[in-house]
Amino acid sequence: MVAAVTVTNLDRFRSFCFLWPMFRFKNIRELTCLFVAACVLVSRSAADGQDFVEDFMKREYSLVKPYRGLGFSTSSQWHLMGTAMITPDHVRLTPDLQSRQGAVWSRMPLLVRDWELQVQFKIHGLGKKNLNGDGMAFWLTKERMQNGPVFGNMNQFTGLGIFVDTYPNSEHSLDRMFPYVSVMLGNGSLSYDQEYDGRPTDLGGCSAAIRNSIYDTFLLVRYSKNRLTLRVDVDGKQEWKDCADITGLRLPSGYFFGASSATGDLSDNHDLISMKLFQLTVERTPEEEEDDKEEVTIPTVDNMEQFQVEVQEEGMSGVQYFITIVFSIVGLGVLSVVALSVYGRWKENRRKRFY
Ligand SMILES: [Ca+2]
Repeated sequence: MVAAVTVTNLDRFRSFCFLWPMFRFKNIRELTCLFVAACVLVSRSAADGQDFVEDFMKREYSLVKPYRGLGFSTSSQWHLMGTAMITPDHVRLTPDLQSRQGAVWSRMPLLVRDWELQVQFKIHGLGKKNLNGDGMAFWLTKERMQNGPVFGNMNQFTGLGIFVDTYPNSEHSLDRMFPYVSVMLGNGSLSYDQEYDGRPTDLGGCSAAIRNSIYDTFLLVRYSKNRLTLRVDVDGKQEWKDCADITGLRLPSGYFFGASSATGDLSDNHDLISMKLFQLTVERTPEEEEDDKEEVTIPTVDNMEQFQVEVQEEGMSGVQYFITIVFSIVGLGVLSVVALSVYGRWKENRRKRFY
């Protein structure tokens, strides 16, 4: 994506210079072209809204075709697990078959402070909509190479989980369009609640038409200055759409990247095409530098309330509400009659005692 943006800008710049032959003064023409190039570059960083100076791909943390250095041997940079399988075009984490689990994990702990991860993947299968599952997850966690119930990885993980959930397990999820992409930060004790599609712990997310798409589908995760943003590009327009933006998020360094997937009764092909990690060069004020020196040992989010989602229990229907009211009125009436008759008798007995 970064390359694509740069190429577009260069193209704009070249066409501008090409349309400028009427200038006789070569120097002025060159100077003007330089000025325009500077404007294009400045507008690009301004549009980004953040003060990134440059970025470049870190091969040691990236998984790209032709997938060299990927396998089961101990010297591999990426390790495969379960049903994960390498083909020339992708790493298939699970095939479109029931009860499979597959994953791929980086062997290198991440020691980059500011980074951007671009993931290309493909989820496709023969099942009809909502009769497919369960989805994929991308990880940056302390643990690696574990089996478990969270999209083929362990629960109570420590670190970042980004889920592409393709099956609504909970009927309470019907207000969301699936597939649903969401972010969770695990601290080692927090549980992902599969029954509620992870809603009680999600920090943010969005719906994205990822499954059986004719377009290439991408996720972009950016982490810098304790801010994590998640964007998606799924509709073939080559532009990033905001999906989640979480501030005050602190991640320890030395965690591992991974991708995992699982199928259950329902299935899909879950294919990972690439994971590219870019190191970002970010300017910091002295205060920000000071703030960054604090050692983070466990993942945290400053403002927990920003992501506390209440799972609402099912409310009463209109008929139930009506019946409850009627029974309450009848009940109150019966109680009043009983109370009145008891009071009447007591009064009668009292009168008799006086005679
Ligand atoms: Ca689900």
